[in-house]
Formats: sequence, C-alpha cells, structure tokens
Amino acid sequence: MNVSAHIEAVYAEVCRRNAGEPEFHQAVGEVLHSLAPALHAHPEYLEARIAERVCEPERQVIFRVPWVDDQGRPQVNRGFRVEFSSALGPYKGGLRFHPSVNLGIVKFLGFEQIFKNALTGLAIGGGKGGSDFDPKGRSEGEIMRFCQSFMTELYRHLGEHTDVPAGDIGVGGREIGYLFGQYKRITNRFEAGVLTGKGIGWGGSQARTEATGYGAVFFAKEMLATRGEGFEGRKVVVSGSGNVAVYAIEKVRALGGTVVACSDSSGYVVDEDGIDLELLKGVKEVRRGRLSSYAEAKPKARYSERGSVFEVPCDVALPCATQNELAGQDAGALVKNGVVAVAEGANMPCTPEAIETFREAGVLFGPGKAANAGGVATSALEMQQNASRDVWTFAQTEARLASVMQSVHAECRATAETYGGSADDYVLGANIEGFLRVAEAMTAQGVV
Ligand code: NDP
Ligand code: 2IT
Repeated sequence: MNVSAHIEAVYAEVCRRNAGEPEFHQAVGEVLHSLAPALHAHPEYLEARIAERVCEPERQVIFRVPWVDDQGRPQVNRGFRVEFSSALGPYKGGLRFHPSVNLGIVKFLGFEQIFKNALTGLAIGGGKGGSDFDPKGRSEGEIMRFCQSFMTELYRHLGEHTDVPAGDIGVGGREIGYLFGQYKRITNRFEAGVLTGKGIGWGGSQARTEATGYGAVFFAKEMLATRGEGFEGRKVVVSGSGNVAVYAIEKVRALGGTVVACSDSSGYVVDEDGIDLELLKGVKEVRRGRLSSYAEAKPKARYSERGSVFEVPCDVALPCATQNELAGQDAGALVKNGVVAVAEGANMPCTPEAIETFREAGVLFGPGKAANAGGVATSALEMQQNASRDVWTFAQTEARLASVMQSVHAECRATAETYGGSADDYVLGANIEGFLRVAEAMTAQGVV
C-alpha cells in the first residue's frame, strides 16, 4: 500500500465528515502528516485502521446550559464535552469558557489532548469540553450560577475512572470550585479525583496552578541545552497574560531570563526592565483587569493595541494565549530578530506557515502537545494524590513535573531520530511517539 496516499485519503475523509471545523482539520492534518514513517514500520496499525479510528471521538456530548443573569433575565449557552479516546486511561482534558468555543474547537483540543496525554506516560485518555459562555464582565454570582447549570448536565458523564475535566481558557480555580461543589451536591460523593485544578485545601495539588507555564519553560530549557545554551541573560517574549503566561514568566525569571513583553486579546505591553510579575498578578489574577492597566501603573512600560507582541525582539518566544495567534508574518519577524527557540505554551498557537518558517530557519520549535504537557501531567499527579489520599509538597510535585518534561523532551528527540528525522524535529517525534502509544493500546484492546 502507498502509505502517503493512504494518509491523504484518511485526511480527506476526516475533512469531509467534519465539515466546517477548520481547527480540527488543522490539528488532525498535523498529526497525520507526521505518521508515514510510523505506519511504514508498523503495517499492523494500517491493518487495524488505527488512524481512521483515532480521528473519530468515542463520544460527543452537546447540551443546553440555561442560567439567570443578575437582571433576572434567562440566558442560554451551549455546553460541550468530547470524550475522544480512552485507550490509555479515563478521558482527561480541560474545559474552556470563551465565546469562540464551538464543536470544531473542542474537537481540535480533544484530539491534541490524546497524544499530549500519551506523551506524559501517565495513563490518561484524551477529552476536552467547554462552552461559548463569555465570563468577561460577569459577576461572581453569574459565574457561579453558570458553573452550577453546566455541571447539572455534565456530571452524568464524569467520574474519577471515566472522565476528569480541569481548567483551560476562562476556567481557573474559581470555576473548578463551583463545578466541584455542584458535582458533590448532585452525587452526594466527595469524589476528589473527578476534577483537577482544585484548591490546595480540598484535594488540589501543589504546583498544578504553575505547572503548564513552568513545564513549557522546562521544555524550552531542555531545547536550549541541546545547543549548549540556557535562559540566563536571554530576552523572552510571552504572549497572553493568563494562567499559562504568568507562570511561564515566573519560571523564566527564576532561570535568569528577562521577559520583555506579554499580551492579552486587546494589546501588548513591552517592559524592557522585565515584566513586573507582582504587578501583572495584581492586574490579572486579583483584579481580573486588562493588561492596559499594567502600563498605566508603570509609565516606563509601553502598551500597544496595534501590531503584534511577536514583533518585539527576543531570543525565545513562548506563545501562551490561544490557537493560531502566531501566523507566518509573526514567525518571519521573530526569525528576522534572531529568535533561537519557540515553545508552545498554548494549544496550536502557531499556524502551519509559522511552523514551516521556523523549520526553514533552523529555529528550535517545541509543539504544544509536548511543550505544554506539564499542566495535564500535574493533573495526573493530582489524581494520584486523590486516589491514595496523600498530599505531596510543592518541591516533590515540581520535581516530578520537571522529570516528566525532561522525558517528554528526550523521547521526542529519540523517536524523531528512530523514524528518520533529525532529533531537532520535535513535531515529528511528538506526533509519532504519542500515536504509537495510543496505537499499541488500541490494537491490544480490539475493535471497540
Ligand atoms: P487563561 O484564560 O488564563 O488566559 C488566556 C490568555 O490568552 C489571556 O491573556 C487572554 O486574553 C488570551 N487570549 C484568549 N483568547 C485570545 C484570543 N482569541 N486572542 C488573543 N488572546 C487571547 O487561559 P490559560 O492560560 O489557561 O490558557 C492559555 C492557552 O494555554 C490555551 O491555548 C490553553 O488551551 C492552553 N493550555 C492551558 C493549560 C492549563 O493548564 N491552563 C494546559 C495546557 C495548555 P484576554 O484576557 O484578553 O481574553
Ligand atoms: O490543554 C490542556 O492540557 C489543559 N487545559 C489541561 C488539561 C488537564 O486536564 O489538566
């Protein structure tokens, strides 16, 4: 069989059967187009039609989320949970609350999650969910009522051995608290392992809040180390200013780098002294404000609503906001300014054109399913603590996170080389390694 032609046929069929879902096509395309060497080496996976089967979610749930706003007016949103693959463990992946959420976005995120979770080596399947609810400008009461209504439907699909959500864009510790409270009330069970990202005092893990941002920096550190370099003295640009971005900034600073710029969906701020983390946390986490008020509080910093944060010269770029935020033109600007490494803290932030630009320029590129795996890996560590009714220290948990990121990095390089690529081809390594782990389990478990 001509493997490349077969892959093209599978991809065309996925696009046809999932019309109008461009992000899902993009995520599937990226994985499928890495798989030819793996399918050559493993004809049994071709025979078992693993690629075709893994692109079809095991279950997709779409539901109405009615709630009442502060003015007493009924509101309605749409809720989603796509349970993509349980080959390696219970469905695992975050919930996103953002007005842009639709089925195609949830499917792209769920698909990425399958291979990311496989790379962690921690027995978790892949899933994702969320809603087109927009939390911006909503009161505490509205957020709580929305979360309660969302969970009133979602709870029947969850369970510590079935499906375990966590946070993502628009869902942090506050929302997980309200979701957990409602789950507990409906089921009359304190089932700690049903959600991750919980508060430290009631089943949460130390270092889960920090894990995605820290993990992305650990991954970038490993990439730099392959060239005998590190973060010390390096200029770094981080996009976004949410959970992932804030803790990426914190870890870059701890490793001696300087984060000179970060952003939100309205604009970006440049602070050549290095982003003031206490000020940023105050603006974003405490007051839930806009990044523009960072510059108001610090006149030396420059805030801009025009152009892109990736035009700011840097040695390392960490896109930590959202999908397709870094396009070909941004990649061109980064390369022109001499960027050495790019690691994706967000899911699929770089467009295919941007990735190609980095590849041609020899820039080290860490794809999200490897570079941001630290968040979900630490969620799996939270599940371990819940299952054993144990509580680990921050240092213990961070050390496990660091070692997971080191192995993900090393395995991507080794697999890329085994399958005929350069060790620097993290895209090839991550896609093949993630796929092989899932394919092996799917084959062993039969046609289910
Ligand atoms: P947050 O909601 O905490 O922060 C999101 C940040 O991204 C905000 O600064 C937000 O700006 C910005 N942003 C969101 N949408 C857009 C947009 N359309 N254009 C430009 N900026 C945008 O989310 P997280 O930090 O948790 O998530 C960030 C990324 O990391 C996502 O891709 C997520 O899937 C991924 N991720 C998250 C993990 C986690 O553990 N939380 C784990 C692995 C990956 P604004 O406030 O203006 O909306
Ligand atoms: O994209 C991701 O990996 C997450 N949002 C975290 C998922 C999780 O279950 O911790």
